[in-house]
Amino acid sequence: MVQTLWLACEMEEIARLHQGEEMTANTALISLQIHGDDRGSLIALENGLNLPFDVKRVYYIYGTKPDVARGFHAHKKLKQLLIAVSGSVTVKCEYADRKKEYTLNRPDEGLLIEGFVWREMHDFSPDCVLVVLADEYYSESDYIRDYRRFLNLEKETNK
Ligand code: T46
Repeated sequence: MVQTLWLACEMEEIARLHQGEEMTANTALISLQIHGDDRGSLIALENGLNLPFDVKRVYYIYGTKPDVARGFHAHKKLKQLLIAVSGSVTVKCEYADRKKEYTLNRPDEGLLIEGFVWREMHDFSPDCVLVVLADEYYSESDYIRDYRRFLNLEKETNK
């Protein structure tokens, strides 16, 4: 009973967060324009120009130890763009019964992950620097860290 009530509250919250938006949140690879010359390459990321959302937060993951996997959560609403500016990493994504695996290994390519996508990051190369741009400040309440809870919420949402 308590579990059902809690699930109903969560569903209400997610429905409210996505009000007016179709629940098509998913993943996409985005090419970033390189300004290159004989000195090398430069990429500029600018709100409102070549980014799919306005950026409020940037963080980066580096020095990941061998055989370590990260992530293992979804977000209720957060949109993020992941760019391996150095090295490589595999990102496994799951959304509405669809699973997709991406290898990020180019500084001119970003992986857009919108809300309600389960993500796992594996096979970090020792030199991997993964830069992440996010449309919101850090908030633990936006995380769904339990896989069963993610599946239950997803099942309810897609009824
Ligand atoms: C995601 C993937 C791609 C903060 O204090 N501020 C922040 O902005 C972030 C992102 C994390 N933290 C703290 C929270 C934890 O104590 O840093 C610690 C490690 O975070 P977490 O275990 O969530 O890291 P990952 O690599 O599993 O996941 C991160 C992001 O949290 C997540 O949003 O989508 O990278």
